[in-house]
Amino acid sequence: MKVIVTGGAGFIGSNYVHYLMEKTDHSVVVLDKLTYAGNMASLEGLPAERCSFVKGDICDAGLVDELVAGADAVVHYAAESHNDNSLDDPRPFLDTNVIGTFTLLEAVRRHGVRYHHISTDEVYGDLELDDPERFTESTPYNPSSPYSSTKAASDLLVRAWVRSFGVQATISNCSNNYGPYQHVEKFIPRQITNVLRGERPKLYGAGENVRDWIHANDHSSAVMTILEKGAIGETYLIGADGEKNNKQVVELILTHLGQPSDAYDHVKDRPGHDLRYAIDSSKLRSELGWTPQYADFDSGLAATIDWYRDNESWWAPQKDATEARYAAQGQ
Ligand code: NAD
Ligand code: TDX
Repeated sequence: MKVIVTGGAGFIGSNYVHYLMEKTDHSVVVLDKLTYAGNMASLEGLPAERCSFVKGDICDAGLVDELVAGADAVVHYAAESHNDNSLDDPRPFLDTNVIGTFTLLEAVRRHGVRYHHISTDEVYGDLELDDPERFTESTPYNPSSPYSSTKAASDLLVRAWVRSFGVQATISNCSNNYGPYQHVEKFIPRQITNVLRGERPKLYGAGENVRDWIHANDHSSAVMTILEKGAIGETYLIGADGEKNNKQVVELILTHLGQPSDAYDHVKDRPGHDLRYAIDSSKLRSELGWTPQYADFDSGLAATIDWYRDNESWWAPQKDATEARYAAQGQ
C-alpha cells in the first residue's frame, strides 16, 4: 500500500512512520506543514525509496487532492495538539483540526481512498478520581478545552462523512502517549529534560490529575491493526491500562535520574484542567486481537529517559523557547 501519513514529522506520526518502515512493506508519503511541532530530524535514517516527504498544509485543498489521488490510504495525525497552546491562541486549532480534517475528508470522498482518523480520549471530558467506569466507545462527548473541542468536532465530521457519503473511514481515540520524539512542551519530556539540565520539574497544581499512559509504539501497532482489520465506520479506543497521577510520574523520573523524589516545584494550574482520563480498550483487544507490548510503564519510562539523555541535539534547540513561554505563563 501507499499510505499518506499527515503530521508524520510530529511525535506520534513519526513513531508511526518508523513502525511502518520496520514492520510492513508499505510505502509512505509524509504530508506535514512543519509547524513548531514538526521536526525533520525525527525522520532521519528512513529508506528514501519507501518514504518521501511533502511540506504542505492539510488545509491546502489542491495539494491534498493531488496527493490523495495517488494513495491507497490516509492516516491522519496532523493537528495542533497542545492544550496549553489552545488556551493561549485557539485559532490554529480550528484551522488545522477542523478545516484540515474537512479538507482530507473531501479528498478521500472524491477518490474513494481508505481513511483512518487519529483522535484522543480527551473528547470524552474527564472522570472523577474514584469513578468506577472508564471511557468506552459509547461514552458521550464532553470536551473541555479548545484543543479537545476541535478534536471532537473533527471526529463528528468523520462520522457524518461515513454516513452521508459512504467514506471508508475508521476512528481511534487514544490515551496519553509517551516515548521518543515528543516535543519538550509536553509533560514527560519537559520534566525529563528539566532534570537533565539541572532544573526542577514543574507540576501543575497539586499534581493529582491522572493520565492513562501508553507507549507511542503501542499506539502505532493499534493503528496498524485497525487499518488492516477494523470495520468501516467503527470507533476504537486505544489504551494500555497505564493510569498514574502526575506526581507519581515526576517522582519516577526523578528517581530514575538519581535525584530525591521530592525535588520538584508546584506551579500555577492549567485553567479547566481535566482531572482524570482512563480508557477501556476491550473492544480493540477482543474484536481485533490487539495487545500492547509495553505493559510496564516504569520500564517504558526508563527507556524514554535514556532516549532523551542520548538525543540532546534533537530536543535542545526547542528547550529555551519552550521554557520562556511557560515562564511567561507562571508555569
Ligand atoms: P505533535 O504536535 O507532536 O505533531 C503534530 C504534527 O502535525 C507536526 O509535525 C506538525 O508540523 C503537523 N501539522 C500541524 N498542523 C499542520 C497542518 N495544518 N498541515 C500539515 N501538518 C500539520 O502531535 P502529536 O502529539 O504527535 O499528536 C498527533 C495526533 O495524535 C494528533 O491528532 C493528536 O490529537 C493525537 N493524539 C495525541 C496524543 C498525545 O498524547 N500526544 C494522544 C491521543 C491522540
Ligand atoms: O509542565 C507541566 N506540568 C504538568 O503538571 C505540563 C506540560 C503538564 N502538566 C500536567 C497537565 C496534565 O495533567 O501533566 C498532564 C499531561 O499534560 P500534557 O503533556 O500537556 O498532556 P494532556 O493535556 O494530558 O494532553 C495529551 O494527551 C492527550 C496530549 O498533549 C494531547 O494531544 C492528547 O490528545
